[in-house]
Amino acid sequence: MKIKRYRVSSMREGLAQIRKEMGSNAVIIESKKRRQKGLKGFFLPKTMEITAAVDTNGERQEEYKKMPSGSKNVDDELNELKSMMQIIISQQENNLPQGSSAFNYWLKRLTDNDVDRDYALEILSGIQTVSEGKNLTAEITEMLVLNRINKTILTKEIHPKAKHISFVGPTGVGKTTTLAKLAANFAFKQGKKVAIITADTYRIGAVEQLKTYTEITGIPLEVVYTLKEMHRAVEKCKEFDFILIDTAGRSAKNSLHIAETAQYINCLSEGIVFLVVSATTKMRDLHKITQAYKRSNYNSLILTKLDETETFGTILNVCRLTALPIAYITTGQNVPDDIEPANASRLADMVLGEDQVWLTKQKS
Ligand SMILES: Nc1nc2c(ncn2[C@@H]2O[C@H](COP(=O)(O)OP(=O)(O)OP(=O)(O)O)[C@@H](O)[C@H]2O)c(=O)[nH]1
Ligand SMILES: [Mg+2]
Repeated sequence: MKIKRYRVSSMREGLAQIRKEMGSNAVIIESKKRRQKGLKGFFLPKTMEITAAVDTNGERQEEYKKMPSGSKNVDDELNELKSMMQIIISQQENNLPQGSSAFNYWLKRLTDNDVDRDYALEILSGIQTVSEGKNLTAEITEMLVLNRINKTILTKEIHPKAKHISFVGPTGVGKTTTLAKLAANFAFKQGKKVAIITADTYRIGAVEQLKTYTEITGIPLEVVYTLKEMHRAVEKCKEFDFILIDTAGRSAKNSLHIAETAQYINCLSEGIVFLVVSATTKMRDLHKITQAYKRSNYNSLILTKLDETETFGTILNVCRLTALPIAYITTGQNVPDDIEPANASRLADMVLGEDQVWLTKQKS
């Protein structure tokens, strides 16, 4: 267990530092307002002293073994353990009570940000309050809520050895654009050999759209109309590091069309299958989409059009619905710039509605 005391000007600043240095599993043990020293201190704003702890179990076991018995460090550690036990006991006594004004505030805040009500209740019911006395400060509750959201949002980057990377999802969510962004990033930033195969010969103009990108970038493009051609194209591109496969967007309500798309994906050997979903998707539609596309055996998520919405509950909803990681988010139409690897703590901030600042910062 690691315990550290922070002296900061505000709880917000302290929480940011704690999260940065100790990670999202850290808990607040104590927070006090302190007057600054000397006579001048009476006229200056109070500072905050926050004590935070994090369980570092494995790492410290080895250190314990190396220490001579009875050394001061071991005693210190034991005292820390004792105080931690007290916190755990007090946590069990202090759940955020349903119906309390804090509970109602958080339920409203989460649902106002379009987090599904059931998931919001789940998040709040899991919150154990750690407080001075019995009253939780708003900042500490916020950190605990953020922590819970953070744990629900899974993220994962593409494995460097993943060869086949396919994109499935409803119409117009940004599959082709996202594929083009990733292809350009892999080819020009990471120096990988990239090829593109498109099985989207359904929509007039779909092939032309990709041809435009590939002509500019010089990335090879194969167009396939049948499963046989798909096999041939994959074989032809086998020396490439990444083969990105585009599919036709299909309505989640048309199971026949979705089954057709799935055939193209399922004939590939292992790889990443991205379900691409817009951040503007309503919860009910999300249910339908995540269910319908199971036929394509998607195993990772991309969330698009974060620039087109004011609320980001979809981030949490889609993770909770699928229990799959988000690999990338996209934030605009620009190829190849408007894409970035998903970062759980940033996404958690967005779910709580502290997003617009972040997006604006990223853009400037
Ligand atoms: N604002 C915004 N627009 C995006 C984003 N990603 C894609 N788009 C736009 O969304 C529109 C549809 O993008 P496509 O890439 O063609 O979508 P798709 O999923 O391939 O569409 P289909 O192949 O018809 O199913 C285009 O105008 C894109 O420029 C994004 O992150 N933000
Ligand atoms: Mg497309």
